[in-house]
Amino acid sequence: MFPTVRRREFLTAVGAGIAGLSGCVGNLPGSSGGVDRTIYVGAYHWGFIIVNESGEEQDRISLQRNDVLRVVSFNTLASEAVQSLPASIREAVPDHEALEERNEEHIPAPSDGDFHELLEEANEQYPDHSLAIMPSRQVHMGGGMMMHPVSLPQNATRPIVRQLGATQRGGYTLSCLTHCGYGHPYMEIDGGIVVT
Ligand SMILES: [Cu+2]
Repeated sequence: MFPTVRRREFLTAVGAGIAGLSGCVGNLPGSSGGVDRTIYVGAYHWGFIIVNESGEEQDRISLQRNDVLRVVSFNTLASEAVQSLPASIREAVPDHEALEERNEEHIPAPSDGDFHELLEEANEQYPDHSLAIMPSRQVHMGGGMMMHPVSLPQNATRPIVRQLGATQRGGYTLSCLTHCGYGHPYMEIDGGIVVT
């Protein structure tokens, strides 16, 4: 089952992406053949953290065209999945409070209620996220790199590994497509991956 799709743009992107599926070489855990870069993407309420192989958080990942990117994604609340990550990656994930503070930097304040209460509510009612990667602007009608949404439930026991071919230049957006409470519409990184 696909997670709940709320954004109309995503539907457009799916339509655009079908022609470009050759960019997606599927799920090959344990295979390192041909991988140029590996990134770790943690989903939290309400954002993503991108960490490189050295355990450094990155605002943006730059790739060369035709690089093969391996994306290891996880829900930061999925403790078993997080425990299975390399220590350097685990340690790069900020704690719950630090992640909560980031919300106030990039999400407008709610008109009623407060962030903290809404976050508590989201943790209980909507603990799951997902991750999709799609072209930031819908000009790549021929396709481009795209990762179809993967589910990142809180009870996951393992991270999700995907390999993607960076076949098209441009900026790509990381996006949560699973409704996860108040901040869900802001749970994306526009231009988080750039292929030059
Ligand atoms: Cu989410």
